[in-house]
Amino acid sequence: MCEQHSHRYKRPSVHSSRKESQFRVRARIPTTMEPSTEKRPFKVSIEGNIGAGKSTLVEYFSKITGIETYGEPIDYWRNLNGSNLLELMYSNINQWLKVFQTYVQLSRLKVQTSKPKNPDTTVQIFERSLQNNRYCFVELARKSGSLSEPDYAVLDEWYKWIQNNININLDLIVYLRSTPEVVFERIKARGRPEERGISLDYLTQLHQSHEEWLIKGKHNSIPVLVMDADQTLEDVREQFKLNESRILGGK
Ligand code: D5M
Ligand code: MG
Repeated sequence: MCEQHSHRYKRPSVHSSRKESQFRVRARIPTTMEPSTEKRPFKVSIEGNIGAGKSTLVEYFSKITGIETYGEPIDYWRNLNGSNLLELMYSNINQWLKVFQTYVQLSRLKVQTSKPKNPDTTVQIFERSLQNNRYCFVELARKSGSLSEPDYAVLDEWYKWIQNNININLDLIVYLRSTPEVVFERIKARGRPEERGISLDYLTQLHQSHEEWLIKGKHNSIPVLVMDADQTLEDVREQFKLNESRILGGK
């Protein structure tokens, strides 16, 4: 099973150039939060632990007409004016986490508010979301002490302002639910240099944070579709197919 996943992770992302251009799209910030009559695409976010297979799912849907997919803007986190924020964050989480979260929040905001490039697009699929930042990573960092109370309060104020003034709503969350031990092996196999020091303990805590948010429903009112992400790549693809119509806005 891990063999198959390690093979998958080494493949270059087919949507990376698209991801770049979409990240640069300028968001139109609405002046009011009144309900809009504008017809908008069905918005889906793919969530799950590191190594759960989110990129694979995004890649799968990128090939279907009418769907626009948005991978994580990780290349920007890795090179902000020459600084690798992802590397810095993992090298000293207490020092760098707050600036990393601030930048991740900004980059996700740009992605999550981008207008589809094609007017016929009916579904937008995002890899992770602003909601994920706020209710998974930021909550966990506060709990584990990597974020001080003032840092947490500033990030929370930013998030509240965004939520109250910009439409970041999602219609569906697809939760790729995995076991920490399984994703730990996959992360080792894919060998992303910044992630060398990720411990099983961190993945277990991050898993619990996803569970609180998406299974127990703490801070979440968005419908959640749960998929078993421990299975082999073929089995997981089969689950994508079976759930395709729901993910694409059907019932
Ligand atoms: O996420 C890509 C990498 O980025 C992975 O090492 C987790 C990390 N990541 C993503 N978002 C955050 C936030 N908000 N805080 C801390 N770390 C984060 P992947 O899961 O591989 O798609
Ligand atoms: Mg990914």
